[in-house]
Amino acid sequence: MSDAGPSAPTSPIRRRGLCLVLAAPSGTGKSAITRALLERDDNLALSISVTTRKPRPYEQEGVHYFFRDQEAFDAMVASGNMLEWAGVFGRSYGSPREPVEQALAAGRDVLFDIDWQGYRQVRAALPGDVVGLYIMPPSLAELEHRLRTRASDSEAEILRRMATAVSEISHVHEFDYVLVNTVLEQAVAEALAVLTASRLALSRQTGLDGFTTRLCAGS
Ligand SMILES: Nc1nc2c(ncn2[C@@H]2O[C@H](COP(=O)(O)OP(=O)(O)OP(=O)(O)O)[C@@H](O)[C@H]2O)c(=O)[nH]1
Ligand SMILES: [Mg+2]
Repeated sequence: MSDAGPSAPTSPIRRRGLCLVLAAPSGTGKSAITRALLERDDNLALSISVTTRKPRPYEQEGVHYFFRDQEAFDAMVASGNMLEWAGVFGRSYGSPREPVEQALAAGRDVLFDIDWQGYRQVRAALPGDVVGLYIMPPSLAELEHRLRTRASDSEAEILRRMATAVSEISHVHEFDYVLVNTVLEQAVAEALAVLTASRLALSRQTGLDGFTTRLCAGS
C-alpha cells in the first residue's frame, strides 16, 4: 500500500506518467531518498542507468545499473537508445529510453537519480513530463562529514566531490522544487508531497475532459 496519498494512483481520471528527477551534490542523501520513495510508492519505478564505471561489491547488474564497457555504451548512444547521457566523475552514464516511454504511456511514473546535465536533456526530450527536485545539504561542513562517514571514497575523491559540490549547486535554479535534507524522514515526506502534487497537476490529467463529461452527465 502506498504512502504517497491515494488521490493520484486510485483516481478515476486517466493521466500520463511523469518523470521525477532527483539531483543533488554527491553525499547529500539522494540515494537514501530514492530508496525510500521506491519503497513507499507502488506507482513509481526507477530508471536504471547504464554506466561504464565498475560495479561496487554490493551492486547488481540490472538492479543498480547496467554495467557496460565504453564501446557498448557508445553503440547505445549512436542507435538513439539513450534518452540522455553525460560524463560524470570521468565515467559515462545514461538513461535507456524505451522503459521510460513505455512507463509514461501506461500512466506510471519514473524516478531518475541523475545529475543536472542529464536533467536538462530529459527535460528537453520530454517537455511537460519532467519534474525536477533539487536536494540541498544543510551546509558544506555537513556534506563533508557525510562523505567522510560513508567511508566509501578516498581522501582525493572526497576533495574532488567537495569541489564539484559548489558548481553543482549553482544549477539549482533550473529545477522546479528544492528541499534541504537535514533529517532524512522529513526530506522523504517532502519529496512524496512533491510527487503527489505533480501527479495532480491539471496538465497531466489527460482523461480530465472525459471524466468531467461523464460526471456532468450524471454517470
Ligand atoms: N546524467 C546522468 N547521470 C547519472 C546517471 N546515473 C547516475 N548518474 C549520476 O552520476 C553520479 C555518480 O553516480 P555513482 O557512480 O552511482 O556514484 P554515487 O556514489 O552514487 O554518487 P553520488 O550519488 O553523487 O554520491 C550521481 O550524481 C548520479 O546521480 C545517468 O544515467 N545519467
Ligand atoms: Mg548516488
